[in-house]
Amino acid sequence: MSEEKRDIHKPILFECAWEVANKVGGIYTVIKTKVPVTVSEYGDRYTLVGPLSYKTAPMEVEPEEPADPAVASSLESMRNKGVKILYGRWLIEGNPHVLLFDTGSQYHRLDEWKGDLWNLAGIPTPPNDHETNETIVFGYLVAWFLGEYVSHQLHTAVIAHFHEWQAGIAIPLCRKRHIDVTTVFTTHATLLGRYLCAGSVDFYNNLQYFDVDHEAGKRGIYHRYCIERSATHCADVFTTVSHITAYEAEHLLKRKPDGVLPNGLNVVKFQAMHEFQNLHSTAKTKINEFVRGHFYGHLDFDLDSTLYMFTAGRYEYRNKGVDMFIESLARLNYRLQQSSSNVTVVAFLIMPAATHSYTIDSLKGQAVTKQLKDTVTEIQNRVGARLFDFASRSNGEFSKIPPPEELLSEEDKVALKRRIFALKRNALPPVTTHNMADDAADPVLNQIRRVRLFNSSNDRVKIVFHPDFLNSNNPVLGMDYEEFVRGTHLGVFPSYYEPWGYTPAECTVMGIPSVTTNLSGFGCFMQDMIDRPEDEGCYIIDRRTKSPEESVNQLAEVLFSFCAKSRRQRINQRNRVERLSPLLDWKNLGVEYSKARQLGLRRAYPDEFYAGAEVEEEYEFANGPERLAISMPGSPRFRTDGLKTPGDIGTLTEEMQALNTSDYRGYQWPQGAEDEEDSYPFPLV
Ligand code: G6P
Ligand code: 1S3
Repeated sequence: MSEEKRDIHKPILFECAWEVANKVGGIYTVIKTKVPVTVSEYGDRYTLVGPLSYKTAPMEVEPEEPADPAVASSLESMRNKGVKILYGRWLIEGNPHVLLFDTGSQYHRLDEWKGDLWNLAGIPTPPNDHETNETIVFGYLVAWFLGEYVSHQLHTAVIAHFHEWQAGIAIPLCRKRHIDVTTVFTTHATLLGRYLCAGSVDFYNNLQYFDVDHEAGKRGIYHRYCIERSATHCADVFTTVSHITAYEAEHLLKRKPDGVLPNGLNVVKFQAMHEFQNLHSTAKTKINEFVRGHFYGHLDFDLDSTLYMFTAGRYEYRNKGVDMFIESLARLNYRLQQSSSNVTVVAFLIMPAATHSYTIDSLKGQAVTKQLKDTVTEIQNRVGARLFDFASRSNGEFSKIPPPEELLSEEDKVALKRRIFALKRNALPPVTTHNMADDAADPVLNQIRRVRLFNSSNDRVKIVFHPDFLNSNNPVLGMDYEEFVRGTHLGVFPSYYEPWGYTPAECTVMGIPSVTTNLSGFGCFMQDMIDRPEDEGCYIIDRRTKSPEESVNQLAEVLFSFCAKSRRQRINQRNRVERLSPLLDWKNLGVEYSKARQLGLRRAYPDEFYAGAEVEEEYEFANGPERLAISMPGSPRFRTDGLKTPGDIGTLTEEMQALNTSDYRGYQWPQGAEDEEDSYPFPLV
C-alpha cells in the first residue's frame, strides 16, 4: 500500500465480472438489476469492468471519454501498449460507466502471463482451455488497469469487487503486486460443487470430506479450481450469494465466507393490484394460442380448466431438478386421472440445448391454426357485411333474421371445411418443439419416454419441451420470457444444486407462485424470512432431509393440491405472492453489498477507519425500514425471531469468522465425525 493516506469517505468502486454488458447467465441479472442502487450510492465513482464482446457491446454501450483524469491517463497508457478498450455508458437503467477490455488484443501475451501466473501463484494452466485462457488475459488486463489507476490517483480509496472465478485472477495479482485497492470476491457457485452435484454423490452430507484437489483433478478442472481458490484466499473480503453456498465454499474452497450477499431484483411496483392480474390474463391468452397450435387435432381439453406449469434455466438436468419435475408430473398425471379431475396441466420445460431448429410439426401446428383463425375472421367479416346489408334494407319494421345457412355462403363453408380438414393429424402432439441434436441421448427426452408422458388424449398432464430461449420473434411460442412467466400459473424449480435461483425469485416479483427446494439459496432465504412460505404461494420441497422418493412425493402432492384450487383461490394466491416482492428488492438487499465494501475498507485501511467516529456515523446501515413497511395487515407473516434487516440474513461481520459451520442459516449442517471419512468416495443417492 502507498505511503499516502487514502480517503475512505467517498471511495471509488470498480465492479468486475465476465457478464458485464455480456449476457451469459445469472450473473448478468445480478449486475444489471443492482446497478440503480449502486449508482444511487456511488454515482460517477462507480464503473463496471468486463470483457469486450464486439457482438453485443455496440447494442449495450454508448462510447464516451472518461471524465476522471486518472481513468483517462490509465486508459491512454494501456492503449499506447496496444490494448483495445471500450469506455462509455452501459445503456441500462442507471447508465453506469463501463470499461470493456478486448482480450483478443493481448492474446499474444498469453504465454508470458501464464508463466507469470505459475511463478507467482503456482497455478498451472493447460494449453487448450479457451475459457481459462480468456480468464487469464482478462484478469491480467484488469490488474494492469487497477495498478495504473492507483498510480494516477493517490488520494481516494479504491474498492475492486469481483464476481466468480472468471473475473478472479486479478485478485491474487493485486495482492502480489501490492496494488493499493481493497478487494471483495463474490462467488455465485463453486466449480467443484457444480460438478460434484451433477454426478451422483450425496453432496451435502459429505461436503466436509471431499478430497478437493483429487476431485478437481479427476474432472479436468484443477487449474480452474486453483484460480477460484486463489481469488477466494487473496481477497480482503470473501462472500457468496446464500448461506448454503457459504457452507459449500467453506468446505470446497477452504475459506469461511465473511458473509452472504443475497441476490435482489429491480422490483417494479404497480399502482393497483389488478394491473399484474390483467397482465397474467393477457399473457395467458397468448399461451392459449400457442397451445391451440401445438395440440391441433387433439385439442380435446378445455383451455379454461387448463393450468400452465413450467421450469426454466440452464440445462443442468440433475442440478436444476428436471429429473424430479418430470417424475412428479408422471405421478400428478396418475392422480388427476384417478380422481377424474377435469383439470389439464400443460408443463413447459424451457431449457436451451443443442438443436437443429424447429420441427416441421411445430411450425405446421402454428401455421394451420393461424390459417384457420384468418379464415374464420374473413368469414366473420363477410357474415357481418351480409347481416348489415340485410338490416339496412329494412323499412324500420323488424322482420325475420336470416338463418345461419343463408348468412354463410357455399364458398365460406368450403373454406372452413378445408381449414378443418387441415387439422387432421395421425400422430400425437409432439413433446418437443425442436429437432434435438442428440435426440436419443437427451436426458429430458429419455425420462419423458421412461414415464410415458406422450401427450395422449387420456393424459391429464401434457408436456412441451422448448429447448431454446424464448423470444417474442420466435415463430413458435413467440413470447419474451417475462411475458411467458406472467401467463403461467406455477413455476417449478426443484433444484438439487442452486446457489441462489433467480427463476423462482422472478416468479415472486411477478406475482406467480412457485416451487423451489431447501437446497436452493432462494428457498432457504424465503424460509428464513417468512413464517409459512407455502401459505404465501412459495412452496419449498425438502430435498435436504428427505430421500429422493419422499421429495418427489412431496412435489407431486404440492402440484396436485395446486390443481384443486379454484380460480378465486389462484387469484388470491397471486396477490399474496406479489406482496413478498419487497423482500427481493435491491432497495432492501443492496445494503449487504454496502456492508461488504465497508468491511473491505476496514480491512485495508484500519487506521483510517477507526481514526474518527464520524466515519461510523456516515456508514450506519439502514435497519430494514422497507421490510417493516411491507408488513401489511394480516399477512404475509414475516419472521421476527432475531432478524433485524433483510441483511441480517447475510450478516457481514468480522465476528462471523469465529462462528461455527452450524451457524449458517437454514440448517444444522452436519459437523461429521472424523472416522466417517472412511466411506469416501460416497455412495450414490
Ligand atoms: C386475472 C384476471 C382475471 C382472470 C384471472 C384468470 O386475475 O384479472 O380476470 O379471470 O386472471 O386466472 P387463472 O388463474 O384462471 O388464469
Ligand atoms: C449461478 O448461475 P447458475 O444458474 O449457474 O448464479 C446465479 C446468480 O447468482 C444464481 O442464481 C444461480 O443459482 C447460480 O447457478
